[in-house]
Amino acid sequence: MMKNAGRIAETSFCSRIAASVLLASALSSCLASAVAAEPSVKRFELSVPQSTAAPQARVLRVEKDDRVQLIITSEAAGEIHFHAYRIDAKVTPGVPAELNFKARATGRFRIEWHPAGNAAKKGHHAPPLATLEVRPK
Ligand SMILES: [Cu+2]
Repeated sequence: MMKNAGRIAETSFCSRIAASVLLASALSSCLASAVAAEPSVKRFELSVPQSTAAPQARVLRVEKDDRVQLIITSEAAGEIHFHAYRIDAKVTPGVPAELNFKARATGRFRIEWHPAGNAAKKGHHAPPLATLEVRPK
């Protein structure tokens, strides 16, 4: 008799947990749709190191469909290349350059710095200034 009562109590406790799990997942899917309606902007500031011998191994992490804003500053003239997305920008010393794009493709992509003078070499890959990691949602 006591064993049976115990089992019944256990069952109802479990179904209560199941109900609250369902509620939690319903809530989180509501939150997810609210986020999807208004994509978040991920802003990163990068400064080009004086010496390219010690490139920054920084990883910028975003999610697919995020709006990405990169602000690049440099003491020397050059170009920033984001080959995977076919985006580049000229950088003038002391003037922050801005790259704005939507992270539409997932994966890990190099953001390269080409000092002025080397930029003309097509197909030349400079050491990465940073890596952009776009994760699927
Ligand atoms: Cu390049």
